[in-house]
Amino acid sequence: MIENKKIPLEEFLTIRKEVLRTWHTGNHPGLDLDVAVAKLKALPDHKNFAKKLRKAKEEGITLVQPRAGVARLNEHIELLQYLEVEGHADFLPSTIDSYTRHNRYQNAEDGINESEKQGRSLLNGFPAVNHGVDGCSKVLDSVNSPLQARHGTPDARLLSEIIHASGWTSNEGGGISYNIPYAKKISLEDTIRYWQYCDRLVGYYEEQGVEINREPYGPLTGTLVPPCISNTVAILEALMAAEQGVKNITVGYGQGGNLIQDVAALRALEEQTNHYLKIFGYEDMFVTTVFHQWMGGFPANESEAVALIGYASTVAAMGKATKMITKTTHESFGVPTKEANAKAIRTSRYITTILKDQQTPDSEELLVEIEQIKKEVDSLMRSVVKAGKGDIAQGSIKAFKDGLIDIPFAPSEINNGKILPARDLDGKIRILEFGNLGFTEEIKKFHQDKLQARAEKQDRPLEIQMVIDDIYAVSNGNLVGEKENN
Ligand code: 8ZB
Repeated sequence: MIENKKIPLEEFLTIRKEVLRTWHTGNHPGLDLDVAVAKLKALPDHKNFAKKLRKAKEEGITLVQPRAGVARLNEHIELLQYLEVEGHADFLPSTIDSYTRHNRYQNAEDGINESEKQGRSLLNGFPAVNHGVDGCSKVLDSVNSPLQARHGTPDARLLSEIIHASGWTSNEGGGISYNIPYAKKISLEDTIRYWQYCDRLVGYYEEQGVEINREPYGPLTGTLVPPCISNTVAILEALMAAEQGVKNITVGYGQGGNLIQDVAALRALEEQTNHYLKIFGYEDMFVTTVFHQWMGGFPANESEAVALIGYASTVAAMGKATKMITKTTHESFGVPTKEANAKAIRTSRYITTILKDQQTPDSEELLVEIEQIKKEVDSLMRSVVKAGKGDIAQGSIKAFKDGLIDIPFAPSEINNGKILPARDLDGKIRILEFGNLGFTEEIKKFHQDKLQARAEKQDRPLEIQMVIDDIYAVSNGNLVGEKENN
């Protein structure tokens, strides 16, 4: 049975041998741990993700990072250089293609070859495993910012080995957040084990004096996710990462749409992550936050998309997120061109920069919302701890099975899929159907009252059509779904 226990070094090294055998690029001499440690130690500070985050946090500023990735090595390098120079990106990503996310390296290889033949990318991201340590190192050598792999990979063990050995100092993902929103049939037991390995690898590097950042994927399904759910998952993944020796963690949150609720969610997330790390006994952890620009349906109109990006950037800055992940005006059509991507980063960065010395003042509404989210997260955390008889890895598995934690609109069969979120009158995300969510009656009553008030004002019943209207509202130019949109 899986436990939230640090993998002993010997066991880790035994599994590692198997992991490195799963594709021929795992044979590279750069994957010798001593070689990799030396390489990571030689990195200048401005190329270390963890160190740059630490500095931003001290300065109280919000740095920006795009998503980007193409199949061919040289085109990928040109893309990242363009985003750095024209977009002023502070952190660089390499968004990994879908074949690699599913460990289908032969398909990725065919995709690279066909892309070379046609002279354009036929993959939806950068196949880092196939490009191997040589290719990934070349990417880092060609830019001046820290690099992170961003993906959605249930089993990212080989990918993680290759990127870190190439000097990439951050990895996105987690055993829950890269399973439930991304996979249909993979067990949580398996993905938690895989991500314990990825975190243990980072723990190994930390033991050798190398700082590496880890980032659980915050937004989950990106659609009307109540803050308490994504915050709880982020805290659980932060705790599991810490157990494996991770020290530098960025917890994430996807923009919900109501400014006060978003700022409250960011504040609650940071405070409660620190709080739970401490009470579970993890000292000397460095926690930062990442705010994701709107992850739901985007307006197709370019001006409206720019406005939404601007609004998101305002919330990120006013909420004092350490980092923000940007979107582009191409969002409603597909993967952006490098020009559209750079323009959007530049837009976002302009806003976070002019707002850097301001923050949302404490108000009654903000403080009430922070307390509400914290109360809900505490309720969910209690139910996970109880379900796992004190072990949060077991507790997470049991909680999903029993629906104590339930992520709206997730494809995974493990997820209960019984809860329905909807917006209240001022657009804060509340819960209409609770399924078996680990909430107290008092919390349920709070949500019911908020949604009842909206139903009365809009003169409509509390039913699924309200949820559907809310899902499409933002791309139609509203926050709270209106009756007319039916
Ligand atoms: C869960 C994240 C979805 C977002 C963007 C999508 C969407 C995916 C790439 C990319 C630039 C890529 N995304 N793949 N953006 N280059 N290869 O991730 O557009 O916004």
